[in-house]
Amino acid sequence: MKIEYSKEVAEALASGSPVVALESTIITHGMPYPQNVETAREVEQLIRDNGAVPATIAVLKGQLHVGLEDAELEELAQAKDVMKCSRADLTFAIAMGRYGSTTVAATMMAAHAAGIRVFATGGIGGVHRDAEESFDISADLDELSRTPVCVIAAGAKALLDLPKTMEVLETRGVPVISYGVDELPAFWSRTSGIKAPTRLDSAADIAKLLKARGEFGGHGGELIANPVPQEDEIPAEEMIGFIEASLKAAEEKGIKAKEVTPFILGHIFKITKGRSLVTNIALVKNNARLAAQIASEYTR
Ligand code: PSU
Ligand code: MN
Repeated sequence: MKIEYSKEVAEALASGSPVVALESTIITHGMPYPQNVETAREVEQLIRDNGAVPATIAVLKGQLHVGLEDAELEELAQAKDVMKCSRADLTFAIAMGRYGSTTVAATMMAAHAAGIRVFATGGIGGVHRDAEESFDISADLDELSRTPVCVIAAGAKALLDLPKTMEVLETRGVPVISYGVDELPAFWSRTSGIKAPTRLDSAADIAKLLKARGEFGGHGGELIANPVPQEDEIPAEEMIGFIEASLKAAEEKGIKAKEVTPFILGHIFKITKGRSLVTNIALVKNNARLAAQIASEYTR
């Protein structure tokens, strides 16, 4: 598969400099315009400020890009009819000449194909609360078990069933490491009531773990669960009500499958009067910063 690299990503990969992959579903389906493209630009700059090169991944008119030039980022953010691509959809968008944004799963696939080891996002997908009925389990979890890319996220989105999500990750052999805290963060909130299986306190230690994993065979990725900064969080007690109201609205409207996550993020945005977006932006930036530090340590 032919990959088109941005100029800075091509140079960084050729010289072995640190690169951080970024997903694009958060741009097309996770945030409204123009905050989506503004955030994407600021996240990219933060990665540069922390010593790495950002590689935003997306499909533009059938071409897979690893690293977007600024005009391409704008083109994606404004494009209509963008496919939300998980593992199952990525090649469809490429073959049919479509616009496609990449979820965590598809971003991991493309990052690995490009030789990128570290990836920052907001929150991964996981096991939905009604999974025993709907069987809705994000392909992100399977991708983590098979593709050696380290994902830095603020945990799994709290609209999911977090205990079940953790169980699936454990079964699939995915290391989950909380950063600087004992508890698993819950996206908008720092706490979930669930103890993380392991904890690390520095980017250098995380890089050490990635190297050890590579030496052991290189199967599968890792989830680094990085809590949103205290000043930006929406406390878990407050979040519960917003999440439950949004899940109820999704059920009443019959929202299913790929639409569930974008619908709920949008609904929470509405009922929190934009506060959830402020938190979402803060946590993505926080993850980008840590990812750049890990990538720098990893290539040292
Ligand atoms: N993080 C965010 N906003 C998002 C997502 C993550 O802050 O919109 C996206 C990611 O791309 C993730 C996807 O892979 O939601 C999960 O979708 P699903 O539950 O349909 O697998
Ligand atoms: Mn799903």
